[in-house]
Amino acid sequence: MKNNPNKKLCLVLGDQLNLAISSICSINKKHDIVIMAELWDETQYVKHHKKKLVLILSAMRHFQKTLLDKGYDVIYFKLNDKLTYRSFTEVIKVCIAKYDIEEIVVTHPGEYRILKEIKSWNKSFKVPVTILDDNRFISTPTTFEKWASARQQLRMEYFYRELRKKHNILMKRNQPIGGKWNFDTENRKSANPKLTIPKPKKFKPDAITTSVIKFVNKKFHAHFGDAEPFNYAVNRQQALKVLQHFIEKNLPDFGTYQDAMLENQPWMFHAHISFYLNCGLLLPLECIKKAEAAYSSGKAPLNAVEGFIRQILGWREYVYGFYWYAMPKYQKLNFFSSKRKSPNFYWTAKTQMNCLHQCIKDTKYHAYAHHIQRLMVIGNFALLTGLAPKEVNEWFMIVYADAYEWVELPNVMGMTLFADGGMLASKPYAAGGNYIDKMSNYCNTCHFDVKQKTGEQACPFNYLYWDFLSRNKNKLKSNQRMALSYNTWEKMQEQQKSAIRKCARKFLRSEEMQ
Ligand code: FAD
Ligand code: DLZ
Ligand code: SF4
Repeated sequence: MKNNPNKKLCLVLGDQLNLAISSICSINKKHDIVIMAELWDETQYVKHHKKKLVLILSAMRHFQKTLLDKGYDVIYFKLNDKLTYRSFTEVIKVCIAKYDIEEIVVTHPGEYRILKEIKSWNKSFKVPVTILDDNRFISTPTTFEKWASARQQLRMEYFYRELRKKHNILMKRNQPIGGKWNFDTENRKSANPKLTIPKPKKFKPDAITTSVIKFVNKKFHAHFGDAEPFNYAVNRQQALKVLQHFIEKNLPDFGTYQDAMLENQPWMFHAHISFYLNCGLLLPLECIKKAEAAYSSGKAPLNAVEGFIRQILGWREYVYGFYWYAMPKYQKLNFFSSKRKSPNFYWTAKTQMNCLHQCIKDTKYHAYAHHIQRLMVIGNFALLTGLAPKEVNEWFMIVYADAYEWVELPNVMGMTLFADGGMLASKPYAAGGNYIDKMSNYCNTCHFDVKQKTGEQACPFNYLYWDFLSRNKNKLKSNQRMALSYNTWEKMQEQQKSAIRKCARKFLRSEEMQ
């Protein structure tokens, strides 16, 4: 006979590590069970960066402890050398066989493939499955769908304004504080190597993290990146300290230097909280409220606070809603029919292009690069050279510790590669070397010359940019936001155009691109 009758089985996924998550809030700890599982398939569906594996596995083990301390009954499946469970379905099956389960509850997962798996359990286990709203977000996919269905064109800005009003954030009498929604003209100053950049908050690995590092180095040694040094937060208390550190030290300069890049300064004035927001250790509204309070008490200026809130309430909520709105077809889009294989330096960082070398080196070491490094250096290069979206997506899923499909896919397919032809963004974020030179100090020590447009020493971004426009003229020329660039291209002498095309062809066939 099965023991402990009539229980709810509450599955907590590795990116839902918060006591306030909807699934945990819906159960009674006196008789229901929480199940958490370290799973082989989750570590392998892409070969995650070692630091991401350490972060998730250690944070899961710490969260199990939190649940036990709070009096929950937790069944925890641990990955180790002998025992390996593959999938959520497999561990649910084990629990159903052991206990009389009357209902399975789970918070809506962050990835389509997992939702599909969960939806099959009703039938296979003959137990009702309840999927609750994911309260790691402020909005819901249903709200987004309603908003999107009433529009011909989707743009983050308008969704963001709705959420500002609805949640009364930086608002006064239904108007945006400061009289406008956006302070970008005060933001985005270029990098200054003399800036004093606050050191990021670091935590010494405890016994749990140390044993996870050892396990990851042994079991996943072939995965990308370095597991050590590992100094990230792995529990809520530590994640809250990272947030506080950002609000006090970095937020005042966040807006001004949001797009700036400096050699050996991956962290700049960014928040470094996506790791924690995306695995549940932090919740978006608490980050927004802390930033808003810093403005109200005069500790941070409006341009910085609005800029930061826009990233979380605007971009994060927008891409989340967009993902569920556009899936599953979205995954397969390829507007430019790009099919080039990614060059090897995406894994090794060994390239003469200093900007790419720096950004990929940072990525390998920290499983982190900030937004402009991802978008305007690594992503821009993938766009200009026509790398296949499937491969680029896989790379971005692997290399960052904050990568989950709901956020990675819209950022890569939509914002970076324009593979959706403009569903998410109004134009491709394509740029030549000038942009990188303006926003960073990477060009100062580069093998290539950012001022030269063609020739052996010319910065590859320069001719690749024009070649990209030329190759894709039929697809882009009707886009009003590209008109200025196409005007310049049309006015160029035929000789110049042909030199550009020749340089691009040569580069795309070169060793660098193998
Ligand atoms: P900050 O710059 O300090 O911003 C604060 C917070 O705002 C972030 O923590 C994040 O939660 C949110 N945010 C900012 N920009 C975005 C955005 N474009 N989309 C969604 N949320 C945003 N972000 C991820 O969380 N996971 C990813 O896998 C991911 N992949 C990306 C791939 C590409 C090609 C690009 C261009 C961007 C990607 N982003 C991704 C968005 C952004 O780069 C990261 O959220 C940010 O760099 C995280 O660092 P931070 O916490 O220091 O962010
Ligand atoms: C990313 C990740 C990894 C590496 N490992 C696990 C795991 O072993 N168990 C688990 O529950 N979750 C893990 N995760 C997070 C999941 O991949 C994530 O919950 C889904 O992708 C849904 O967003
Ligand atoms: Fe990058 Fe070109 Fe600058 Fe070199 S010169 S760092 S390749 S933008």
